[in-house]
Amino acid sequence: MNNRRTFFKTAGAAFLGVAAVSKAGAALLPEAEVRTSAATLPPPPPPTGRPFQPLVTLNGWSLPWRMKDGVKEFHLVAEPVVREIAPGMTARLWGYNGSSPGPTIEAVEGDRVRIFVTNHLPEVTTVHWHGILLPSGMDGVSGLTQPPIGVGKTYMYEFVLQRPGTFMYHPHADEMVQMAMGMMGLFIVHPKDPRQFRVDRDYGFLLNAYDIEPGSATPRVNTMTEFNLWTWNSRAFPGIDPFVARTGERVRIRVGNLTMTNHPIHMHGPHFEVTGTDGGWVPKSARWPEVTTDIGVGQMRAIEFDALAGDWTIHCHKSHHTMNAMGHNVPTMIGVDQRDLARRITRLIPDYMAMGERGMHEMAEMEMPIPDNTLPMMTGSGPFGPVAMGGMFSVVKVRDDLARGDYRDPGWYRHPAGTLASEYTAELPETPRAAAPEADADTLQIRKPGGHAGH
Ligand SMILES: [Cu+2]
Repeated sequence: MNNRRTFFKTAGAAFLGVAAVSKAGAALLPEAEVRTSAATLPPPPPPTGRPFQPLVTLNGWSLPWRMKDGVKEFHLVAEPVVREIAPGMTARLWGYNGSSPGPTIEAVEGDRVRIFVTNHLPEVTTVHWHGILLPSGMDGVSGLTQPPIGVGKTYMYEFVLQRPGTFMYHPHADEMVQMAMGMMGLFIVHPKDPRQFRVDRDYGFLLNAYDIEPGSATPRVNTMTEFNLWTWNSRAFPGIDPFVARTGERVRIRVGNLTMTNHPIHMHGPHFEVTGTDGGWVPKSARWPEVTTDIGVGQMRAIEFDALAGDWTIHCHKSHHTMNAMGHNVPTMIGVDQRDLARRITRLIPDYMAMGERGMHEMAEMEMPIPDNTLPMMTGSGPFGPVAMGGMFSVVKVRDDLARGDYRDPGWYRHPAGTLASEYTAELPETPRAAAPEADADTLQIRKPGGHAGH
């Protein structure tokens, strides 16, 4: 869904501020493009200005600009938005131009950018350009480098992009609330020479997190660490689009972390290299191969790999970050015989269901009754059954026969003959065992206490 709204023809208000936009100037503001869909929208090649290879924002889009006397003009509108986290759940968030995260801003090293920020939130805001070298007065820190942008007001930021890299934008006013509500976006500065740091596919997303009570839609904004929805660009699995590539292509994935904890991002299949950090690009001689890279709070990492055919999972390696809300306080019941207990509870609560006696996989297979507007804790299905995941989880889908620039989901991988794990039914060789006491009935009767803190 791509629609346009013009705020300034009807607003008719005076626009004040340090970089004040005058009443006459307001009529000349670039149009604020608005998009509310959560589909990945690969942007077209840049229509004006220096050439670059556009970023593909995962479940997102890039903000169009207007060239005015050699300056790239963008218009961000901070406003309440409705975001589908995954099919079956929408959240009431704050964002920019109809979406959370806001649209990706893309420009080129050496560009002068002018960014108008209009505040349609019920409180003041600012925008901080995280990681970008700029004059102190453009840094967007409320109270320190500028007055806050009042409700209904528009501010103007203007600076020259000095270094290429992966950056972010987010408020620096009532920051805890506004980031907990989803206000953030990517800011990509492409190199002046498009052959530099060239890849075939360039993806990007932000790590974010929400605390949304099951059955409700608005995040709790005073949560410090106990978030219950772990998202990429405000989407949770199975709502996160796959990363698509053709075999042999060089693929880059840029990740920024605006949650309140670190995320070890792990990819199956091809090894990758960390090629970019918060401070820019890593020289070739200083890169090292990895399969997991930990992304700290406020950090950015760009990873690159040569695509190998297959369906390769990419996810946060904290296992509770690949789950959606609920079930957090369920005690470990593995090995606990609940039959007698269930019989007694059923006399009081007829719908009671004993769970987890043989692990939690069964929960992914059954249709659990959950409140409205709530995602199942572990869900999603693949060609072989339930995937039993949620949160920060997606799939890198690499195929031999994809066209260049085709970002459509190619479906499930067709494994070549002899390359697929399968059930073995013939006689087994003798199994070596460690010389340890065997688990007996007592070992299996341990019931761990529920609840935890500080993750
Ligand atoms: Cu994580």
